[in-house]
Amino acid sequence: MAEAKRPGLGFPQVFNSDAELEAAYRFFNNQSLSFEGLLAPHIEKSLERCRNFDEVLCIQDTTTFVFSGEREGLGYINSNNRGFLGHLSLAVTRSCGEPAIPLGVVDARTWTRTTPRKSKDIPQHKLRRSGDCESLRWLETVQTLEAQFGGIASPIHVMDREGDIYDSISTMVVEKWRFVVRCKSNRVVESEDPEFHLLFDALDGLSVRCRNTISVAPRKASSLPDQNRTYPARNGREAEVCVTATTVTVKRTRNSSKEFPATTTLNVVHVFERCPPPNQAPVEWILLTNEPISTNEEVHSVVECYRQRWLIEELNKAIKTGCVFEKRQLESYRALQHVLAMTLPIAWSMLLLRTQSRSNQNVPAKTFIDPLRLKVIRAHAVRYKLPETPTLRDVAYAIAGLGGHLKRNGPPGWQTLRRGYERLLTLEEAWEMASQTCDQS
Ligand SMILES: [Mn+2]
Repeated sequence: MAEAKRPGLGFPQVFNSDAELEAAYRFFNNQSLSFEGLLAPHIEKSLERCRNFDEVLCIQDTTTFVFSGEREGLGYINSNNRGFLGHLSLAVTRSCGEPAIPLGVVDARTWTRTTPRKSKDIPQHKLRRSGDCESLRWLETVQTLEAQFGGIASPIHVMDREGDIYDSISTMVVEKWRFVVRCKSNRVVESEDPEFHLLFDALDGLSVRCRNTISVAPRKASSLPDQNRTYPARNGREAEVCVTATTVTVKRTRNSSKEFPATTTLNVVHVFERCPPPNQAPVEWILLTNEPISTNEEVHSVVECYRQRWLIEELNKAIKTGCVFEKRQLESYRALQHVLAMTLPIAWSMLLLRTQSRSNQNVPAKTFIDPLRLKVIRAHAVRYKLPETPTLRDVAYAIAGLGGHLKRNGPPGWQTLRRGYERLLTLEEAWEMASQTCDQS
């Protein structure tokens, strides 16, 4: 499919005639296509890449896709916007000290909301019984991933506060599925001391195990008041944090059902900033994990796992800014899902190139980029020539160069990468066509 390969172009620009455009619409509305089916080859390749490592991080997160105008089958995002939700899992390397390398999307699911708000007042177990419980997605994803990985590489599941659900945490502890999840709410813990019975009390007065520098990304104020309370606007900065750790036994929450264990013992790693700049909220992460915390190195490496979570936010940017997914003109949820399935591999590839263009690691390109693509880049990249054995950074710059990137402007952004990628795909197509013509003559 020509379009799906072009990250940023609208359909009418890609297809030369009305007939081709018609064909594309027919293709994406085709009843025999499925989201899972279209994404399966990419997931398979991602798992293959994971095979090269003993352990990988599987970062999951939910994002919203908003579309304008009337389209069939879309749901509520909030009272003003329509669209659908996507829960994505990205596998990345677990590299201590070095930036992680994105290995690909390993799971993706989408759904729509029939009401503007999540029904917060209904207890989770009632929703669960009715099969209408959105929070199930975290554990279901872990179960799918564990089955998929089946010994390929040991996955460590990384989730933000939304993933802090007793059902999931206790199940992962029982099954010995590895995880680092940011804690959302204070929990009741087992304790002999009548004075302290809450998780956050257990964090008081622990000795500092290590220190770390954490980059805090800038955040704009949101238009949704709810979002502003949980995620207030802030400036970007480097935060010096202290890290402590302890082990607690938490009790099952009221929202959870009796099928889950009454208590769960887990490790808690507390990351906090002692001296934030004036008027800035201090950084504080309370991380729940079943990774070991005996040595300071182990404690440090739990923090490192969580620090890589920003990569899934970057994947969302690759989908929305890099591939302009929300500008797609297709008229139904079903067709948009199909386009998303074909967008994810491209978004991953752009994320890989963008992160590697900013890294000093020398990752050989041939592990990630197929030989034909390297050949085409070598033949056409004029601005940045590929060396004999190119690294991913060389490839990123070569592709950005095809999109008009100038080195003095710093590492390439989403827009130049998109332009370069589009050029590359056109060149690849021409190359394939030429070689077919040669074969025939
Ligand atoms: Mn989230």
